[in-house]
Amino acid sequence: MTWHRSGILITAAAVVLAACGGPFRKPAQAPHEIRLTEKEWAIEPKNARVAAGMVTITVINQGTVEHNFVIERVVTIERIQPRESKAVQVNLSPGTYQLLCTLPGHREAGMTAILRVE
Ligand SMILES: [Cu+2]
Repeated sequence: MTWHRSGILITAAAVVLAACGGPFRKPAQAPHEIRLTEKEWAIEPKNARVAAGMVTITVINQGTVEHNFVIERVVTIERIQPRESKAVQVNLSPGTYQLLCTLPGHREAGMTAILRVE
């Protein structure tokens, strides 16, 4: 019983160290912060990646019309005006997420991208 309990403690400690980027940190770890650009008609980079957990996503509208920014089934940033940037903090689980602008016609025109959460 005592042995079983300490096994659980060691596992918990390893998880905390990994989360803090301690000795188990990999050199090519995905970032906790990412900047994306929107314009007519693209979201760049087309293939982005971030680390799982709390991440900060900044979206810059470099276009000439208003856009919005959606991480499908996670979060929406409404109304990003030209030359404006907006940031959001989200807690992401590992997986692949679709990014898009949902204003009428914008997705169809090419405003989509993929976010890989590792
Ligand atoms: Cu748009």
